[in-house]
Amino acid sequence: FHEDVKARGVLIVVEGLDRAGKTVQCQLLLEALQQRGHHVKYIKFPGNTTMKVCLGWVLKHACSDRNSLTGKIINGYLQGQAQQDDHSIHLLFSANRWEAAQRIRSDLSNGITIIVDRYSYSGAVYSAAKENPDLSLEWAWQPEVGLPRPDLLLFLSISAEETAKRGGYGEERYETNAMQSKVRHLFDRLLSMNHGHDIHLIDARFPVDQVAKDILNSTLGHLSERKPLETFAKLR
Ligand code: FDM
Repeated sequence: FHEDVKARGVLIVVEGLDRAGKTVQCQLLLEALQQRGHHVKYIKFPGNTTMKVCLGWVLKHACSDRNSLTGKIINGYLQGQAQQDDHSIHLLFSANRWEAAQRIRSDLSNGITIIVDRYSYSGAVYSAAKENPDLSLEWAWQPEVGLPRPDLLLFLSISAEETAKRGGYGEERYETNAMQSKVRHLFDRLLSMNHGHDIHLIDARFPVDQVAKDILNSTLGHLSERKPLETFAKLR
């Protein structure tokens, strides 16, 4: 009796500005892949933050550790309840991912595909957008080196002006037009520096259903990948 080597799951990351539609699209992708018989999980970074959209759905599906120590501190910071040094909070966001890294690896090796709502890319660009002279994009990327690198990055592409039209920015620290424009610019810079990544730019200005179709089409081609999981390298 010869047992087949089990195929690993695929690591899919969805990134983009606030209000680009990430969480809704993660939900639709999860359902579409499940319907096709895939074993899929959803996780979101930072873990343990207050969800503004799809609250019930996220609570049901999110498997990040909602009681993690870093998650609680990050939540207080994002809600404006606590101040933090820019570097310190940056490293906590990164630690929040490292806390989950082992779990991600073991789920993938058990054949589970993981859809990740924000990841290291958000981590680097939101901190660098603060324009602290001692916190460059390169500095911000460094603690991500060694984390599992996604097989597929879906970037929901939309301008800051366009997301502002969607309105309804909440109370969170980074939800201002000035910040979002800087974030958008830095996302472009970061994605152009990450050679070797499989990045799909998805036009997020279209209606939800159209965006969901584009995302599914981009994803389906990747579900049979068998190459070993890679890790993030230094920015070049
Ligand atoms: N954010 C998110 C960061 O500043 N660093 C990070 O590492 C991550 C993952 O936190 F404004 C920011 C991005 C956003 C805020 O995200 C919370 P959600 O998606 O709105 O919960």
